[in-house]
Amino acid sequence: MFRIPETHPRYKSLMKREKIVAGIEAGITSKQGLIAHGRGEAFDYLIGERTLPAAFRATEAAAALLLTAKKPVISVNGNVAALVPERVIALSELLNAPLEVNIFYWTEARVIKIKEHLEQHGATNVLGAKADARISGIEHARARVDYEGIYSADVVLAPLEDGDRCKALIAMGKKVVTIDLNPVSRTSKYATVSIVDDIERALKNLIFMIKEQKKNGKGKLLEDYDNKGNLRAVINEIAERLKDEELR
Ligand code: PTJ
Repeated sequence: MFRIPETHPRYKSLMKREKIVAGIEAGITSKQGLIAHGRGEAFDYLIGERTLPAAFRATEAAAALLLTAKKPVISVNGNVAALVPERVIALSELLNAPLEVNIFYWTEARVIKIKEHLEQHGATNVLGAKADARISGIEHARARVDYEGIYSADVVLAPLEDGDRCKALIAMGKKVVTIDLNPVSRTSKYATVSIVDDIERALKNLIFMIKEQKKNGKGKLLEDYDNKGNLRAVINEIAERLKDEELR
């Protein structure tokens, strides 16, 4: 990894780039993952590289939804595996939910490498290698899922997802939680709860909130959670921030 001094004003952001590059070199992340990451960075710049109040509210709703799920599953792609292996594993343990490797730019070698990478970080329940079921209505490789995993889950956490599959999972009657820095992506619009935040920050908050809700015996899903209303709030918060931005 390229050494970035901690004093650099953009240290955190540059370190994320290094993780993505290392992911590509290790055969975990797709090359296209670099482009997707760049798109995320651009939105994060507009957001101000911090969690917006509306994103906190979405994360609280996501925590409640995941806690009350009967069979939650966490979908992991090449970017997620490179950026936050420890955090998805911690979440999987907290929720007693399997991780499922599910990638868009599918190769068997990359599925195996991601699985091994997660196991090296301590994961014990990683699905995705079987791919013995298909989600109907999508033609690409993300349709390939494990019957015991995403196929039969009631709630799927699918960060950095693509819109088609999010829509197809909802059509199957599942609830989908997504994490996506783009508040107007198709995924953000289709999901049950969309957290418009960077994956590292969002998972840190989600883990904290799940622990809190477990402690306080909460975790009741707000049945009337309004995802589109939350996305509108996110867009307003971004717009307000940009209006206040001082151009020196
Ligand atoms: O490993 P694979 O083959 O499954 O490929 C993974 C990527 C991410 C390359 C693939 O799913 C893809 O092409 O995704 P998209 O359609 O570009 O969507 C990725 C979304 O994630 C975009 O809306 C980005 O803004 C968003 N995003 C990127 N980086 C982050 C992010 N959201 C949260 N945190 C990030 N760090």
